[in-house]
Amino acid sequence: MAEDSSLTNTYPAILVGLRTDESDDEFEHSMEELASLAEACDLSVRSTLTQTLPHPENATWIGSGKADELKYLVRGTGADYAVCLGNLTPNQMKNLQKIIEIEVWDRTRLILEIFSRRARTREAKLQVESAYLQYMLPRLSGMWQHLGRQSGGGGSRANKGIGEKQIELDRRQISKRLAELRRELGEIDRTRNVQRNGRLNNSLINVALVGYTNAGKSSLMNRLLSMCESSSDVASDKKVFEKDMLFATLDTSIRKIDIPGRRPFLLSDTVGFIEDIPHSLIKAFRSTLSEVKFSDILLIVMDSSDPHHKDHKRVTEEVLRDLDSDSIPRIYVYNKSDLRDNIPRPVSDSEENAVYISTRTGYGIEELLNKLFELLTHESQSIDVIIPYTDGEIISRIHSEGVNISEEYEEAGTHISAVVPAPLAGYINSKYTPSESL
Ligand SMILES: Nc1nc2c(ncn2[C@@H]2O[C@H](COP(=O)(O)OP(=O)(O)OP(=O)(O)O)[C@@H](O)[C@H]2O)c(=O)[nH]1
Ligand SMILES: [Mg+2]
Repeated sequence: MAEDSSLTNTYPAILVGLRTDESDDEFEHSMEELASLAEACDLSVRSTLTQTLPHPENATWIGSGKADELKYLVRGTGADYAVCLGNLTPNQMKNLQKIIEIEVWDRTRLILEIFSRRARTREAKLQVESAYLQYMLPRLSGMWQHLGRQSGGGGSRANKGIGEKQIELDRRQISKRLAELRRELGEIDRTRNVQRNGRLNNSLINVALVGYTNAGKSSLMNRLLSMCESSSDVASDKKVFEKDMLFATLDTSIRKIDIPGRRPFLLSDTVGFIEDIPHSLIKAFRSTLSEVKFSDILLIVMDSSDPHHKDHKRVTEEVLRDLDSDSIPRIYVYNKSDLRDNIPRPVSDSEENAVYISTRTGYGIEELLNKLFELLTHESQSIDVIIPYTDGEIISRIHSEGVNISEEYEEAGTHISAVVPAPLAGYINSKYTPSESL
């Protein structure tokens, strides 16, 4: 995963871990994840310092003795950043920064930095800026102090991103900017609603890929795209970015998946989740993630070769609850099964909709598609409505997806009753008048 540091600009950093009574079990794993996050942010880890305390120390997080030790380590390694596992209070960050004389980032700050580099679309940039400013607001005094100390020097790398621009703003300006961002994001959200209504009108099934970062969501989207008809000419511009890197995807991409012999559907690829995702980021990305809420089926993608994939599943389900999306039918997609020696079948009842796949070898993809369409059929509902003669398209769709269809031609339109997939039934019932009410 590490990129050649001679080709990319990397910045020396020290990772600092605090093992407390609470964090004990997961400590090693959390430190490994912190190292991957640092790598995703072009930091090269020069050293790691850990401290064990019953709980974080109020003033300096790791205690003043350990802070002094860290200071010498900083000098010895020439590190520019100390990246701490956990979320420090503004005060702890300020105090620690004062002692070690380099920038202190906590995990939230690191994730915000990664997001700020990856944001490509206007919406993602605004969302990240908003999350960043909310994070910075209570930390301003620390930032000013830090800026004062640095003012003679050349300025550090953090100053290149959205960080530096914002440091010069005072609290009032930040609040004003946050209000502006909310307005702009609100406008983008309204446009999205219009586009979404257009898509719902088009009435294709909406399927969303969700899951922990680096699970293979984008790779699955690309694998399905490569199975589509005209794949050779559209593949390159329709394919989404996939990479062995945390948070490769930030923007939701929606593609039509039209595989020969299968019913077409729309597939959304979304930003990945992570344990203890900063709250401001979930809030900021809520509207991007709203595609999830409007999906008919969720594909919860997991890296089954990762020993922590059960935790990843739990985190994903927690975020889904947070997004009011926990009642949407789902398929658990255990990806990267090519990396496992033997593939155990899921046992729990709640996992009846589980499938093992490999986007790399293509293993299980057909089974996944079968499950997807089975689930759609299984979740069928009756409809009995009058559809105006102008809406011929929806009638054709009922014919292609429904069973037990009967039609009569009445003055107000086609009186149609049928059993159709639940998502289509939901759409039809919300748009058309039930026949008995006429
Ligand atoms: N061995 C193996 N690697 C895979 C498989 N699927 C995806 N990968 C690799 O896993 C890495 C992450 O894949 P992505 O598709 O970018 O993952 P993602 O879930 O979209 O990640 P984020 O966008 O960061 O949330 C890439 O290096 C892929 O090549 C698989 O089935 N087997
Ligand atoms: Mg992705």
